[in-house]
Amino acid sequence: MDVYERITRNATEVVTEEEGRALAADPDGKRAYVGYEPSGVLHIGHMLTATKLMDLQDAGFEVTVLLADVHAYLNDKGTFEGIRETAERMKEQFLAYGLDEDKTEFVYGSAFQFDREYVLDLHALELETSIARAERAMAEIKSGDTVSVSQAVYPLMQALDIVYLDVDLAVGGMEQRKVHMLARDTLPKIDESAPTCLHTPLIADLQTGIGKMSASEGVSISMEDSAADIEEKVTAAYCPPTRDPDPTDDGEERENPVLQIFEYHVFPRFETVVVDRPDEYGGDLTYDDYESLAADLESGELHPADAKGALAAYLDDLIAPGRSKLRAAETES
Ligand code: IYR
Repeated sequence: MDVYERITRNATEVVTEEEGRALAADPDGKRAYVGYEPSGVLHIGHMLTATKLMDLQDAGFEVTVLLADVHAYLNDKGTFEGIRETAERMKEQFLAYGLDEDKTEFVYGSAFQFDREYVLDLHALELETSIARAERAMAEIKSGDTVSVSQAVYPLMQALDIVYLDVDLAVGGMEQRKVHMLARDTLPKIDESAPTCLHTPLIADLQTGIGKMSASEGVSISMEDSAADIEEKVTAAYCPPTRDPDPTDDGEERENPVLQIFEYHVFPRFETVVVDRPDEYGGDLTYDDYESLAADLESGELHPADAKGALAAYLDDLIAPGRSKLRAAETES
């Protein structure tokens, strides 16, 4: 796989492709980052961008994980002290998940976001940005129904982080897209550069395949789940025998979340996937890539129940190291 393919596999988009190709042509020492509002427990959304960070590390990038404590505070996620405690636990889980400790720098937002220079630059961005634009950027990130002033400041700080962390590539889920577009438009007014951005897909709701899976609503998978929890959730998941399910009668788009998790979480981390099947049903199936598994599900060779059984087992493998860290931290406290 060439560097550009490695960097962009399973990504929804790179803004722009040309800039992405220029980074891929000379990746050594280039810097990429993702920021996360600390919540204490890694869930499947965090895991998706973390997998992309591993691709970038393999390609030679230096990776920064921003533990965005001030952002979480501005987005009404609790007291500042409480957020700081959850951030430390999150860092351990990222490492347990597989980020390379020697190649990953963890930075707290509060370590630089209160500096006088940062705050002055923030005010400069405030002067350049309409409330309506800031509000639009937050549509898929804000908690609560209305946008508070703190949440309008939030995307401008996220934009500024790109300058202060000196990164070449900003990575995030598609819900971060509008913040990144705001950054691309606004940062050149205070700095000469605009960041290249890479966005990962959103996984559909596990039970219905409609909309996106969210840690705050519906069923999500996290490092708090036991093997039995994962099995139960995956068994109840929506998995028609196609990667392209029909829309609902109301015209709502549907995805196959079981296949999405195989594609975005399992295949990037395991070279082969084995689906255990009793001999009377044809014996084990072995897949070297996502495409052949999806094709077998579509043709009927692979039954959804067998696919789900395998998915639960591989997800458990991915989650187990972080789960142990979390449990160890709980017994200590
Ligand atoms: N908006 C992110 C958190 C975040 C991301 C980056 I990249 C930042 O520079 C700051 C905050 C979220 O929704 O979790």
